[in-house]
Amino acid sequence: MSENILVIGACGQLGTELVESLRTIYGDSNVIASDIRQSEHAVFKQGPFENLDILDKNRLSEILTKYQPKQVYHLAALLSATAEAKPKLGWTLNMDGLFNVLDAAVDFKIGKVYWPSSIAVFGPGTPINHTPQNCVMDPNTIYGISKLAGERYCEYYFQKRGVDVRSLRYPGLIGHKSDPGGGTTDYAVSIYHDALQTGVHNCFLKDNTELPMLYMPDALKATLDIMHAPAEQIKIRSSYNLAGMSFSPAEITAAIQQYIPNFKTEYNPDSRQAIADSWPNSIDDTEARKDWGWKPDFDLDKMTKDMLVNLAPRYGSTLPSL
Ligand code: AKB
Repeated sequence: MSENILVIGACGQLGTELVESLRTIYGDSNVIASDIRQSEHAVFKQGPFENLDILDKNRLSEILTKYQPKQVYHLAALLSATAEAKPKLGWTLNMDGLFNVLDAAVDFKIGKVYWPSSIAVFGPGTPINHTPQNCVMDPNTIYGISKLAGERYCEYYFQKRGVDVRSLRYPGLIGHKSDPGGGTTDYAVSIYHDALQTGVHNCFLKDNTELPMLYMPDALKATLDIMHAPAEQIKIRSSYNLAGMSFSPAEITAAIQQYIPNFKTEYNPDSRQAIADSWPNSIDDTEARKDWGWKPDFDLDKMTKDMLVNLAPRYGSTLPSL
């Protein structure tokens, strides 16, 4: 496969791993990573990298003219906690960034666009368990409002402007290769680092706050599968519900304690608790399963083992029971 692919917001948690996967499939030189900041991660030295502030339309045009990509993955966004702290920037970046990409998709005849939505599109009025694809959506965070508006824009650009845009509502993403930043679900990554480094995690959510989560290999699989599926199989052009597992801080603590019995979590909820309280406990992803064959591989125990095995060498830990 020799077509060019542009990843915008490539240095974030998902982008870093997605660039690695895309370069394996399409070749290093065909995957153009771009971000407003540089990253030291080795994957970015293996192929082209361009500095891009997605709010700069001229720079986006320059890059599209240079590489003529057939696919664009637009990942640049402020996540829930950061967008609450910087609402104006959160709104501008999340909305104007998406408009710039969708308009460019029309002008440059980009074949396919990927844009991530989130469980943050749901709100206090949404059914909290097994949240269906279509239901009350009343997000009460800037991030969630921007994602819901973005979903409507994606569907509009598909229907009215013919842009083949595809999207997933990600739960919290957990991985060991790249760090998250600014999210409410980020505790579920740092808890593994703390378990290996200090044996104690200071959790910013309450012990029983259940949230939907997804392990990074499953997130990559879902993202590539929806982008590789024939267009006629993509029946939902706003964004698909996607589920992997659901757990609370107390449950992930217990899962880690199977391997590190002395590990403990202390609970000091902060402003992120209110955000988590407005989100579902679990998600019904029937449509994704039906339309393009989605099925996750990892549950909490399988993910915990994999996270600890992969992170242990970084902290010089040996885990006898793994
Ligand atoms: C966040 O916590 O803001 C993100 C998300 C669920 O979209 N991980």
